[in-house]
This record gives sequence, C-alpha cells and structure tokens, in this order.
Amino acid sequence: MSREEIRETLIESLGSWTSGQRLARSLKISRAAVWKQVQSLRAEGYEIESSKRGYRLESLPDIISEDLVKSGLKTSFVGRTIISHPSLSSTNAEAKRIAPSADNGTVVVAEVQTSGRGRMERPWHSPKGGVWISVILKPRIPPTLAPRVNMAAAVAVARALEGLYALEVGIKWPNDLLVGERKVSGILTEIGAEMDSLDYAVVGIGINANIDPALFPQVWRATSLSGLLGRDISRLKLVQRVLEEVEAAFEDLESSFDGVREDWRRRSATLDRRVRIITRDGEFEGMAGALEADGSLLVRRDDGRRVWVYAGDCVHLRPAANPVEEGV
Ligand code: BT5
Repeated sequence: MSREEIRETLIESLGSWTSGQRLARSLKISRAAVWKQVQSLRAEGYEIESSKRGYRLESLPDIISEDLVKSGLKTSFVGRTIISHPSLSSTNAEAKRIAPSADNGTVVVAEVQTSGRGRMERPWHSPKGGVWISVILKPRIPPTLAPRVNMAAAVAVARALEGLYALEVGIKWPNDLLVGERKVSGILTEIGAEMDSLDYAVVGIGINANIDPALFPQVWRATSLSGLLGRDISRLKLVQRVLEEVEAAFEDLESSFDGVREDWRRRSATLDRRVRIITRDGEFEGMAGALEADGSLLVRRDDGRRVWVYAGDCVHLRPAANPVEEGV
C-alpha cells in the first residue's frame, strides 16, 4: 500500500522534489522503508532521482498500467477497467475468458504475449516494446453485423496513428494496417453470440510500436512505428489515443455505420483492385467493389457473380492481364 501511495505522491509532483521525511511522516513508515519502496518502483521502470532534497520522478514511465493509462484518458466507458499483465499467452484468450461478466469497454493488456494469435490460428509475434491489447465491446447489434466491429477497430487504430504521428495509414481488407505497403498493426476480432444477439466482441489490437523491424522475417513485410519514425514513441499515449478512437468509432456500430465506412473506404488499399479471396470454403479471384453497411466486402468474381465476403484473407493482384501477386 505504501508503495502505491509513494507512487501517487511522486506522480502528483512530477518533476519536482518531495522530501523523504515528508513521505515517511505522511505514510507513517520509516525513511528506510520509503527508500525500499522507491527501489521497487525503480525496478518497475520508474526513473526516480534522489538527493538531499528527497525524491523526484523525472517522467512517467512507458508502462501500460491501469493507473497510468487512466490518468488523462478522455473516454466514458472504454478503458474504465484495465487489466494489465507483464506477460500473457494472448490478451484475446484472457479477454474471452472474462468477457461474459466484464463491463463494456474493459481492456486487457500485456507487455509481452507468449502465444499471440493472428487470424486462423496464425502466430502473432509479440515481443516487448509493442502494444498488445484486447478491448471487450458489447454493441447492441445482431451477429450478422459483427464484421462492422472489425472494420471500426481498423479505422480507429488508423485514426490514432495518423493523429499522433502524421502517418498515412492504409487498410488492407479486412484489417491489416499498412504504412507504405508494410504492416504496422493487425487486428483479431472474436465474438460470442446467440442466434440473434451479439453477447460480446473481443477486439485484439497488435501494434508494432517500439520494435526493431529487423526482428521480423522479410516475407511478413512488417514494420514498426519506431522503424518508420526513427525514434521510440510513448506507448502510453498511443494506448490512450487508440482507446479514445475505439470509443468514438463504437457509436457508429449501433447506428448507420456511415462514418466508419466512409473512412475505411478512403483508406482502403483493397477497393477497386484485383484480389484473390481465400476463405474456409475455398478461393476465387475478382475485383473488390465495395465495403457494405454490414461490414462485408463485395467482390465481383471473374465469372460475373457478385459475392459478399464476411471473413477470410485477401491477396492483392496486379490487373488480370498480368496476374502476378504483389505479396501484400
Ligand atoms: C492479424 O492476423 O493481423 C491479427 C493480429 C492480432 C494481434 C493482436 S495482439 C493483441 C491480441 N491478442 C492476440 O493474441 N492477438 C491480438 P493475420 O492477418 O492472420 O496476420 C498474421 C500473420 O502476420 C502471421 O502469419 C505473420 O505472417 C505475420 N505477423 C506475425 N506477427 C507479426 C507482427 N508482429 N507484425 C506484422 N506481421 C506479423
């Protein structure tokens, strides 16, 4: 408890000195005990100076803890509960476990994932330095509109990256976020539903924040924010902005969906392109035509049929005359 109080006092007086004696007196512990708690905060990543004048917290550490994320977070329900872990197998797995009884907007976050998942059980590399979070959302929509959640999340993350770092972020259907054709973020949405109602959606968001892009195999065509910007970014600010944008996009899920749809369309690297669509039922090629109001992708197949695709993978192809895969 005294550690928490010391932490809060130092945060309140960020950048200025607080005497050890004052801390000891107000917490009714010895100065040696204060020192011990300061040491334990330092071990957690807090940069705390000490001198004859006492202790001074230099800057907020880049730790995605509930307290730090919540201080200054401008949301009304997303991120009001944040469950943070140093390490988890997968934030989505944990979020799904707690989702039935969790509040709308609850967030699960981990510094590291040991078995991070992509779609279709593909592995997602999640080392330290990235942002690995899952948001539990409970929109009042039928399960048929569940793809909207995915699209809204992609748009929300794109808006956050653009707003904070002035990056031009494209979206490859369904939800790869690309900067200059390289993947900087991926989203995995999983749902729990009854026949006619969506119980919850777990939106797993992975952002390669402060990670050396050389760690990614070339074939992934992956990049990171630090690689793109040439400096580390504040993951704390990024998480706050993403949660704010997720909440803003959420409103659209239950109404017309026009705002998200328009933004998705504007950012789309997929629309009006020849694509190969791969679903659990097989694959086909055609032209990606439109993002529909239910979140599906309308594809005009080469045999003239129109198909609405709700889930699957997509490969961007060159025009029909020269159908060479571009690999994104
Ligand atoms: C995705 O899958 O892009 C969804 C990724 C979602 C990750 C988040 S992190 C928080 C939450 N908890 C989880 O366990 N997951 C979510 P998909 O489109 O299937 O892409 C997976 C493919 O991307 C892999 O097969 C690799 O080729 C590549 N890949 C793996 N790790 C990557 C990374 N960190 N950055 C870019 N590409 C990666």
